[in-house]
Order: sequence, then structure tokens, then C-alpha cells
Amino acid sequence: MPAHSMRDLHHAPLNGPGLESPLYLCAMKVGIIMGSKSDLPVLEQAAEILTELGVQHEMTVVSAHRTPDRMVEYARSARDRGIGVIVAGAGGAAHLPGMVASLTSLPVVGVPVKSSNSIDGWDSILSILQMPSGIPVATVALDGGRNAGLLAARILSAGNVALAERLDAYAEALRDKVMDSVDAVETKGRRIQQG
Ligand code: C2R
Repeated sequence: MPAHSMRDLHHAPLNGPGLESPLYLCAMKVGIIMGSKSDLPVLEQAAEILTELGVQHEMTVVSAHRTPDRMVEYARSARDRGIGVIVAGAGGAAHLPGMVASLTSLPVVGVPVKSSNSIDGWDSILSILQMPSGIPVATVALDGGRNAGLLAARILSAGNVALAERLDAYAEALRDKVMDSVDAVETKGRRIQQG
């Protein structure tokens, strides 16, 4: 088992590895959970953008349906383990994000996953989106792992200037990329017009 395995939550590190590392901008970390290992290609996108932004995170499998006791333990212990936001992804009858949100007052970002048992993703979207009043889940697009990571970082940036600056730089880079494509498309248009 790896040094910081989340298999047994009782022994999970309180503040995660390398909290003091200059690589990390934020003392709090993001907890990324998924209903099944089959969701990994979507949820690892959240881990990737968080790494790019310098936000520490941990990732594991927790299922409301298949491991209900583990889900309760995960959600109840999350705040004390240094987690500030939970990103929860699941497909099909996706009860995991909503159930986790009912067990903790931490913000939960839900990621609907178009899984093999899904009816085009709609079952997952609606079961994560249509939460009863009082228990919010911030739902991103189908398979929107990257935006889930970005939203988690934005939530943490509310009290963190360095992280906010990094998010601004990320948005600026996106804008530059689009402006490069504007030039390329307009040049192509002029060439077509000139025959
Ligand atoms: P398998 O690929 O393991 O059969 O799982 C998972 O998130 C996955 O997308 C198929 C799909 O079932 C989902 N699952 C849930 C929950 N647990 C697993 N929706 C839950 O607790 O909500």
C-alpha cells in the first residue's frame, strides 16, 4: 500500500503530504472522490488542473451504494483531515455527491459521469443536479472533471490572494489562446476571399 493510501481513512494523514511545500499555494486541500475506478479518466482531470494551479489534493474511490460506511466516514472526517472542498464524481444513479453533501458542511462540487451503465449521462446529471432545498451540490457539465477542479480552486481562492492571482493568470492564458485563434481564422478568411 502506498505511504499515504486512503484505504483506511483512520490512518490517512491529517494535513496531507508536503503541506509546507512551496509548491502548494493553499493550506487546505481538495478531496476528489469517485464512485468507481471506471470514473478515473474524468476525475483525474480535476487532479491535473489542481496540480497545475499548485493546490494539494487527494483522490480515492468512495461509493454511496457499494461502500456506504466508508462514505459516511470520509464525509464526516474530511474537514478535520484538512479538506476545504470535495469534488465528487459518479455515473448512472449518482447518489454519491448529494449524500456526501448531506454528511458535511464543506462545499461539494458534483461531476456527472457518462458511465457504461448510464442512459446518455442524463441519469447522472439529474441525480446530481436536482438536489432538495437545503443540501446544495455545485454541479458541473457531464464529464466536466477539469471545470470541477477549477471551481474547487476558485472556492479556495476566496481567502487566498496567491491562488486568486494564479487563477487570473490561467484565465489570461486562455484569452491569449483564443486571440491567437482569432488571428488565424481571420487570416484564413481573407485568403479564401482573395481566391
Ligand atoms: P462500475 O464501472 O464500477 O460498474 O460503476 C460509478 O460512479 C460508475 O460511474 C459504474 C458507475 O456506477 C457509479 N456509482 C455510483 C455510486 N457508486 C458507484 N453512482 C454512488 O454511490 O452514487
